[in-house]
Amino acid sequence: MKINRYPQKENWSKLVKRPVLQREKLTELIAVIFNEVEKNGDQALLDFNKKFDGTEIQNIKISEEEIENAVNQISNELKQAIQQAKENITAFHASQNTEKEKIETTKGVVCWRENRAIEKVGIYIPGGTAPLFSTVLMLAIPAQLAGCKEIILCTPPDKNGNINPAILYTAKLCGVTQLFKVGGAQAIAAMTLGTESIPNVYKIFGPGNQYVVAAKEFAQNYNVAIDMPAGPSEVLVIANEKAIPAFCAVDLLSQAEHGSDSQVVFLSTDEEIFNRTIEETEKQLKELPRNELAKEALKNSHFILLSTLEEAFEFSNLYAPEHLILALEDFENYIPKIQNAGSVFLGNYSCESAGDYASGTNHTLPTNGFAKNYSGVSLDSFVKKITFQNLSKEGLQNLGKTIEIMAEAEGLFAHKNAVSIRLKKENERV
Ligand code: HSO
Ligand code: ZN
Repeated sequence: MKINRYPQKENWSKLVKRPVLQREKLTELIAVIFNEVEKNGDQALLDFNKKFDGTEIQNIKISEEEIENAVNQISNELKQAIQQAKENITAFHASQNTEKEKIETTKGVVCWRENRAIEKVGIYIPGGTAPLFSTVLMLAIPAQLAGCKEIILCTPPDKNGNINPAILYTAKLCGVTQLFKVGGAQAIAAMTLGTESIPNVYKIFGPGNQYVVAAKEFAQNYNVAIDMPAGPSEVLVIANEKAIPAFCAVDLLSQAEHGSDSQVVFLSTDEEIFNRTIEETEKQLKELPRNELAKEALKNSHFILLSTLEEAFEFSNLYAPEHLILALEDFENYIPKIQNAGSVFLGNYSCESAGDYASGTNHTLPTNGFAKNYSGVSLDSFVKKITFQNLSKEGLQNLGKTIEIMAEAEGLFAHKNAVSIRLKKENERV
C-alpha cells in the first residue's frame, strides 16, 4: 500500500500513472499463431491447446450434450441468481435502444439513422482462477438484444478438457449460438480468420491475459473490430467523513482480488476515515481466500489523503478510473464534477459488485485511463448505425445552390453537375 498524505499537485501526475506492466514483445509470437491457425485450422487449435495448456481434446466444438450436462450441475440457487441478473441486465440494455428519428434538415431533405446488428460477434471468456460466467451475461445479453445472428464463444478447457458448467449454462441461457474449447491468442486468431469449425466474426469482445490482449490488437489488421483496449481492472473510492471504513475497504479488496495487476485508489478528505479504512483493509485482507493476489495488487495501490472533495474529483478525473465509488451521503451534488469514469457507484450501499454481477449496468469498462475517451460496452457496441437520406425534387431545389457552390470551391465538378443536371432536367420538363 502506498500511503500519501496531502501530496502536492505537482506530484499527482506520478500518482495517476498505472503500474507499468512488464509486457513481453508479443507481436512476433502472435503473428506465428495467426499463421498457424490460417494454415492448419482446427488442427492448429488442438495442437496449441496441448502445447500451451497441456490439454488433449478431440473436438473443439462443445456439444449439445455437454451443455445439457452443465445445466444439471448448476444448483437452483445459482440458476435463480443468474436469472435475476439476466433480467436486470436485459432491462437496462433494452432501454438503450433508441427509436429512429427522421429529421427534415431543409424542406424536402429528410435524414435519419437506422441500427443494424453486427451479424457475427465473438466472445472470449478467459480460463484461469475465476470462471467469469458473469462476463457471458454482460456480452451475450446485449448481443442477443441487438439482433446479432451469430454469437460465438471461445473459452479454454481445464486440464481434463472440461469447461466450467456455469459458463456453459449462462451461454445457453443468453443465446450464444456456438461454443468452442479454445483459449489464448489462438482463440482470437480462430475467430478472426475462421477455421473448419469456428466461423470468423466481425467484432471480438471480452477480457484476457496479455496474449489475448495482444491478439485482439493484432486482429484489427484483418478488419476485425474489438470492444476496447484492455488493461487490468481498477477502482477509485472517494470518501468523506460520512463514509464507512469497512465498506470502503471491502470495495477496494473486491477489485484487488481480481489479480495481482489490479489497482485500487482510495481518496479521503477525512483523516479518521482514512486511517480506519487502511486498518480495515489490512484486517479484511487476511481473511480472503485470494489474499495473495489481493496483497500483490495492494502493493501497487494508493491511499491518498486530500484536503477537499474538489481536489478529490480533480484527481479522479485525471486518473479516469474504470469504477468510481462515491462514499458520500450528498453524492448528488458531486455528479456534475465527474468527467472521466467508466461506471459510477453512488452512496454507501452501491458496492461495485452490484454492477459486476446483477444491477443491470455492463461490467466491460474502459481501464488504464481510457475512460477519458471510451465508453463501456452497451447495446451500441453490437450495432452499426447507418445513415439514410431522401431528397425530394423540392429538397434538391432548396439545397442545390449550396451544394453547387461548395463543390465548385473544392474544384469537384462532377459533384456540382450531379445537382445541375438534375435541376436542369427538371427545368426542361416544366
Ligand atoms: N470487476 C470486473 C468484472 C467482474 N467482477 C466479473 C466479478 N466478476 C471488471 O471490471
Ligand atoms: Zn469484479
